Amino acid sequence: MVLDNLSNSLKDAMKKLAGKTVIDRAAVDELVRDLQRALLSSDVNVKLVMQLSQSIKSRALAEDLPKGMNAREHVLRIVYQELVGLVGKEADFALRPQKILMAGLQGSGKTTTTGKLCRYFQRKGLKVAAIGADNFRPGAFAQLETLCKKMNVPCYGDPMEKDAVKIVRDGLEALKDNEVIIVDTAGRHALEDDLIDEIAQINDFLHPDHRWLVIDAAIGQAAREQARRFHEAIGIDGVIVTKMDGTAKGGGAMSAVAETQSGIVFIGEGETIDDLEKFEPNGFISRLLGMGDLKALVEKAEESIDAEDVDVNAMLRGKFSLNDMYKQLEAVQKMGPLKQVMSMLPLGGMKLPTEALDGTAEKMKRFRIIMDSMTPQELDEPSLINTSRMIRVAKGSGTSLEEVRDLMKYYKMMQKTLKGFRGNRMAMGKMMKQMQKGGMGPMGPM
Ligand SMILES: Nc1nc2c(ncn2[C@@H]2O[C@H](COP(=O)(O)OP(=O)(O)OP(=O)(O)O)[C@@H](O)[C@H]2O)c(=O)[nH]1
Ligand SMILES: [Mg+2]
Repeated sequence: MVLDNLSNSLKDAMKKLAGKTVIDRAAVDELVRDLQRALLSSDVNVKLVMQLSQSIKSRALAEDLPKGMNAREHVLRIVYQELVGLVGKEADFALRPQKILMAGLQGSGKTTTTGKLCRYFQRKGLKVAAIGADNFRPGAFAQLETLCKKMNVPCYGDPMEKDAVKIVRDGLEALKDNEVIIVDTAGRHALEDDLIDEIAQINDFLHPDHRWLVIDAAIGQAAREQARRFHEAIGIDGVIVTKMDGTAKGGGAMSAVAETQSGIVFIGEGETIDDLEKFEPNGFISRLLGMGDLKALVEKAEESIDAEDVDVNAMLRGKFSLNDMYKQLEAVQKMGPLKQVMSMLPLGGMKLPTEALDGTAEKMKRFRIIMDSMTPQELDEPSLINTSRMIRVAKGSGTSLEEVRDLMKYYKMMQKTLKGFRGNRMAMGKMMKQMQKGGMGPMGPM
């Protein structure tokens, strides 16, 4: 995982929030202080940190609780949304034939990333090739060629040629059978005029579909200035932040890029060819906070889920009727596949048998249709349901005896599973509360 330091301190802050009995102003203040510390030590700009703090505080205290969400989840949702805002939008591209120009300072990771991108497009089934237009550093072409050879990716270069534009022209000709062409360029140790001139000339000649700037995460918030200057020169439309694995300043680099006009396309997180991740803000922040897919959860929690009459206490005492199951199926249906929902619950080490999780939405729907043909007594006391009743229910619901048996089997399995949980009352109570609330706990994995 990239950004381990930041991630760990954010996770700690969220855990602290999860452990609070009440979420009041003091709890929000404390959370915001923890977030500030975490973000500042990741070199996020002070002004941005302050804006984010202000925004979290005022939203947490002023906004109404969304239906189906408790105060804790409300705050978590705001934190999540604000952090997604901080790292900005992803820069997108299509999986189709295209030319990509790589730009960046010396040592930022252009050549390595060119190799990684070749691998990426190759995996997506596109015919990809690279041009090594770095005639500044001796050995530059050999470096790219070695990378490409390992992947069987065609690579063009001419270490003797001084004119970078000519290399690109010849390269396009030599590689014209390929769909995606990635052009690696020379870096300089600072943004000097001749670097800018050269890349501007290549840009004019190549007319690339994308101009991606490679930035070393270790420069932290200085990334803003670099992105801005390159953007002025050639119109950067995506940034690749590299070496996220080796610095504590990645948060600063990312948030600084977010402030410029170009979004992040990829993140480099290691030296090998596969250490490249397509940047996706929601997933990225969810993982940073250590919590599955928060976006899905936040969206789910926004739908109102009315499961409040699941009788937790009765279930804890040992009663789990078809009625209870019916209500749960209803609640769960509004939240998506059971397997996914269960994976979000704070069950700790406990696992439902996989058969219980394999109920497809379609099957659940059939179950509900069957249950609609049962009497209230039957729903409350399923042991009443003998074969003749099953036949009646099957007829009444337009299903088959087999399907009714299937439902009863499923019910018994759920009942047995819940008995198993009962041994662990705490986890059980927690799970049922989550189910009742319907928020299905973004706080789950904490
Ligand atoms: N840990 C880590 N190292 C990286 C990453 N990306 C690149 N590097 C390393 O950074 C160093 C420089 O990478 P290059 O790809 O040669 O950089 P460049 O921008 O092409 O450099 P010049 O061609 O000299 O301008 C190499 O040692 C790479 O292995 C990354 O995401 N993580
Ligand atoms: Mg290079």
